[in-house]
This record gives sequence, structure tokens and C-alpha cells, in this order.
Amino acid sequence: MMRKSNVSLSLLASAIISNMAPADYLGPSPYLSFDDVSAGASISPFSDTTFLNFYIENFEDGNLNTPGVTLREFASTNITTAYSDSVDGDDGTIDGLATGSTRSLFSDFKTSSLTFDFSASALDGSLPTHAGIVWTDVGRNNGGTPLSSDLSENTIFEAFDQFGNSLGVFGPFSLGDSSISRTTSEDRFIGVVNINGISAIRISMPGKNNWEVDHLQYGTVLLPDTSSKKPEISVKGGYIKLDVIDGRSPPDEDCTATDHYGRMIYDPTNNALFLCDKFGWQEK
Ligand SMILES: [Ca+2]
Ligand SMILES: [Ca+2]
Ligand SMILES: [Ca+2]
Ligand SMILES: [Ca+2]
Repeated sequence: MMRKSNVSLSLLASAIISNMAPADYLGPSPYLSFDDVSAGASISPFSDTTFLNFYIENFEDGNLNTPGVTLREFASTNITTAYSDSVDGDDGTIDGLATGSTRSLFSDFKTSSLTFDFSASALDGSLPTHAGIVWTDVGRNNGGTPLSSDLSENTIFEAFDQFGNSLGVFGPFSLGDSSISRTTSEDRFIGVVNINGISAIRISMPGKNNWEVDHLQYGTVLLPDTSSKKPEISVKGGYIKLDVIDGRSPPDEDCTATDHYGRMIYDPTNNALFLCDKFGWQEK
């Protein structure tokens, strides 16, 4: 599923990124749905944010195919539905379980990290300012219910800025329950906000190869113009043309008040430019 809210592409041009605030990591927080009211507080911290663009990949179509993101490692959605551990609400009901054919992204006994790289060119020209993912399950390596040691300080999160530099390692956190049967009260959102852009996020379970995530979500906010830019007038392909006054000076009374300062007029007979300042008309 793709979800997109697009305010205006033209607004993007006015987004000036000048604030150098550091990244803010979010979570881990309970997550049963992106914004279903019946999930109470267990929703995305991004659900109230206004974005220029925003996407959620819930893996229900079996693919990672929202725009502007690729997965660095190999992973799969082909986990049997007896164990596939989706976000609760993807089956339509917030009931403590991910039921039916709902899907997640599975490490497939191959990887202990999942790194999502973002591409600005596919996202209206800007990297995401907000990105997160929902951790949904861990089992024992190569299959079975987790050992108690599998549930302790097992998960870390890391985001990377617009240059690819790490914004710091977040965690480790102790996530998971003793079940691999699609329970959802264990599910946790982890995310990051970095207004200068996020080039990648990585969620890792070091040493683990049997774990799942869901609801990859990312978007870009329109930032207020806090720069010191001055208004300018420019004329492209033409001329700025002053009024003319022929062979005489402009009237003194037209250059007496402070809001007259800066007035100009041209005298072609004497080839003179008159500029009004606090001393009156000055001939240039
Ligand atoms: Ca799902
Ligand atoms: Ca459910
Ligand atoms: Ca779960
Ligand atoms: Ca579990």
C-alpha cells in the first residue's frame, strides 16, 4: 500500500533548510496502527504531522515498492502466514493479533540488519526529514520461539544524515515477547527526525537472523523560511526603465520625507540621474 499526501510541489521551492538542529530519535513506542483511533496512543508519532510527501510501506502487496527507497540487504516477505508478524491493524481489526494473510518484512535467516536507503530524486527532490519503522518480532535463530537471552538488549537503530554520516546509534533496546504467533503488544515504532535530510535508516538485531519489521514510513516536511533573505526585484530579458524629466531638476517637495529616500529619475538632456537622499535630490 502506498499513502501519499502531497501539499504542493511548488511549495518545495520555498523550503529553506537553514536550521542545524541535531537529529531527534523517537521511540521505541507501542504501535498497532498508523492512525486508527481504536489503537489509542499506539500509533505513529508522525500521524499528526503535515508533510509535503509521505509514504508508508506495509508490505501487504509482498513488495517494498514505495517511491525513493531501497533495501541494502536481502530480506523477504515470504514467511508463512502462521508466523508472519504484521502490524496489528493491517488485518482491519485492532485485536492484539496480526491475522489472516497480513505480511511483514522478514530477515529470512540471512541478515541481522535492515538498511533502507532514500533517494531524493524520487522524492520531489528532497531527502525525508522524518523516517521510522516498526519492529514486530524476533524468534530463535534458524527457527523456533526465542530464548530469554534473545529478548535482552537486542535491537539498535541508526540514522544517517544527508551526507551519509551517522546521526548516532540509538539503543540497544530489549524488544519482544516469548511468542512467535503473531502477537502485537510487543510491537514498537522507532524513528528519527532530521530536518537537513535522512539518507538512510538501519534497524539491527546483532547476532539474530529470525526477526521482522513492518510499516516503513518516511516523508518530508515543509520548513518555515528562517533565512535572512532580502526581497529583490529583477527583470529578466528586459530593462528597468526610470521615468524621465527633461532639462530640469525634479521638484524639491518630491524629496523631503524619509519614505521619499531612494527615488530616482533621469534627465536625458543633461544626462543626469537624480537620486533622493536625506540631503535632497543628488545629481549623479
Ligand atoms: Ca503489514
Ligand atoms: Ca489485528
Ligand atoms: Ca509482533
Ligand atoms: Ca513475538
